Amino acid sequence: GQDVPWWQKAVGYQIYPRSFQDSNGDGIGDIPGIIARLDHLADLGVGFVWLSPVYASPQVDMGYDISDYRAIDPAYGTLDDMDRLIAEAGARGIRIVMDLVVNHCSDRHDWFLKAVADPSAPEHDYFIWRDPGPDGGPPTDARSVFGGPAWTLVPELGRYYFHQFAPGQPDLDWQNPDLRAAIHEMMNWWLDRGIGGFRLDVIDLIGKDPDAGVFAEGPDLHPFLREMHDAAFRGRDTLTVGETWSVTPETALLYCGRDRDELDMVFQFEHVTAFHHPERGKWDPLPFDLPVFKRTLFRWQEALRDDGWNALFLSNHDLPRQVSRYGDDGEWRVRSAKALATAIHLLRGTPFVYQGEEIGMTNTRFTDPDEFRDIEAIGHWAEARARGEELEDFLTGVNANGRDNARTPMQWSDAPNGGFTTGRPWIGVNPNHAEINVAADRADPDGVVAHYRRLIGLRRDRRIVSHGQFVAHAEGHPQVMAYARELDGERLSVVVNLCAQPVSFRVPKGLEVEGESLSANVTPRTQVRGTLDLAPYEAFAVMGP
Ligand code: ISL
Ligand code: CA
Repeated sequence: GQDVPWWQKAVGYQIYPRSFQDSNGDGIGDIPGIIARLDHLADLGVGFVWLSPVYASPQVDMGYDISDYRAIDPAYGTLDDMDRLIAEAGARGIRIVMDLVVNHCSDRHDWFLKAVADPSAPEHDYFIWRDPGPDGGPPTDARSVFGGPAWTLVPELGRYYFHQFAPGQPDLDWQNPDLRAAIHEMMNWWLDRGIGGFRLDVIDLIGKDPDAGVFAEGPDLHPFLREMHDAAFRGRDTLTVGETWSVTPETALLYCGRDRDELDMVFQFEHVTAFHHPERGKWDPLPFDLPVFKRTLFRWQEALRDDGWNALFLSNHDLPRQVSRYGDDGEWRVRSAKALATAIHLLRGTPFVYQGEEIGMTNTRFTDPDEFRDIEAIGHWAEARARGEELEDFLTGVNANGRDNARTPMQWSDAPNGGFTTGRPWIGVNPNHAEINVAADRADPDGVVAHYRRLIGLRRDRRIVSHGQFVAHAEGHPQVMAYARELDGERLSVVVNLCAQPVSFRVPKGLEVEGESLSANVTPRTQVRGTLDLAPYEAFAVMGP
C-alpha cells in the first residue's frame, strides 16, 4: 500500500522472556526457547515482538533493573542468542523491538558501583544524590511505586539517592548530559545490531525534578525526547513506543505528533486506571463499567484522529489477564476472549497482543504471599500488613490486579508445567493449563488463535482496518460497544456485546451496513440494521458500501 510506516499495518506481540519458553530445564524462560517458538508467532501473523528486558540484571524487578545494557543475562542466553533471535525472527518478517529501561538502572550496574565507591567519579553524577533532610531522614517524603520511601541512604557517603521504584533501581539523572550521551550511544549500539526499535519504560519520568516534587512530564521531558530522537532514531526505520502512565489525550500529541520528532506512539492507561480505586489504586479494583471503558477508548480515537497514532492493548506483563478483568473467564471464556479481541483490533492504531492472550489465558489464584514473585505485590503486602490489613483483603486485590497474573508461564500444551519447562518453574503454572493451552486451542478451528490470526490478517490486508476513519456509536449503551470505520465510501461496522446476557440492540443509523462478514465469533452476519438480537459476548464486523 501507500507509504505508511510498517508499524501502522502490523500487530505487536509482547514476550515476557522469563515465562515464555524454557529450553534448558532450569525453569526460567530463555532466548533459545523464544527462537523455538517463532513459528507460533509467524502463524499468528504478527509483524513485531516487544521483548521485555533480557539484559544482565539481578532480577530484583524481573529485568527492569539493568546491570549491563550491552550484555544478555546468562539466565536468558548470550549476545549470540540475541543475534540469532533477530535473524530468525527477521527471516519470518518479524522485527524485534526491545524494552529500554533508562529512567533507572540496577544498583549493581558498574555506574552505580563507581558512584558509591568514589563521589568524585564522573559516574557519581549519573544519579540523584541529596543530603539527609533536617531530621536526618530522607530529603523528601516521596514514595516508591513498590512501597516504602523513594530515597535510600548510602551510609559510607552519608547521602541519599532517589529511586522511583525499588532501592535496587536508582534513578538516572537525565539532567546530566554525559549520562544522556552514554544512553544514546548504547541505543545506537543496539539499533546497529538490527533491532526494530524500542519500547521505552516509564519514559514520562525522565524529566523529573524531585526537589520540586515533579516526577511525570517534567519541564525537560520533551527536550530530552527530541534530543534522543536526533541522536538515535532520526533516519532509521524503527518503531518507538513510550510507556507513559501520566499521558492524557491532551498531552499525547506532544510525544507522537508527526512534527514533534520524538516518539511514534505512547501506551496510555486511562482504560486501566479508570477501574483503580482513587485512593487505594489497583489493590482495590472498581467494577468494570462498559460506558467508562468505551468513553476512554473512543476519546483516544478522537484525540489521535488526524495526527499521532494509538497503541491498542488490554494486557501486558503489569496488568491482569484481560479475559478475567474485562470479559468472563468462566462460562464465556473463549467467546469473550474473541469479543475483546474484536473490540480492540478493529480500532484505529497498532494492537499489541500479550503472550497467552491469544488463547484466552486467565488470571491465576494466589492464596499465600509465598506464591508472590513480583516485588510490587511483596512491597505493598508488607505495607498493608504493617497497617494491620487482613491477608484475604489484600489477596482480593492481588488476584484482581496483581502483576503475577500475567507472569505465570505460557501454556503450550497439557504436558506438565504446560510444556513451558521440564524443570521446576520459577513461578507457579496456572492449574488450568491442562484445558487452556496452545495445542488445544489450535486443534479447534474456532479457537481463539484462529480468531486472532484472522483479525491480524485484516489489519495487514484491509486499508479500512488500518487507516479508516473512526466513528463512535451508541457511546452510552451499557452492554454493547459499537463503532464504524470509514474509508473511500466504504463502511466497516463493528458490534460487540460485552456482557454475558443476550441483548436486543437497535442499530443507530450511522452504523447501518450490508455486505461482507469480516469477522464473527458466533455466526457470520452480512447485515447491520434494524434491531439485532445479540447472543452473550457476540462480536462481529461487516463491511459494505
Ligand atoms: O502499574 C504500575 C503503576 O500503577 C506499576 O506496576 C508499574 O511499575 C508501572 O506500570 C511502570 O511499569 C514499568 O516500570 C517498572 C516495571 O516494574 C514495570 O514492569 C514496567 O512495565 C519499573 O521499571
Ligand atoms: Ca532456561
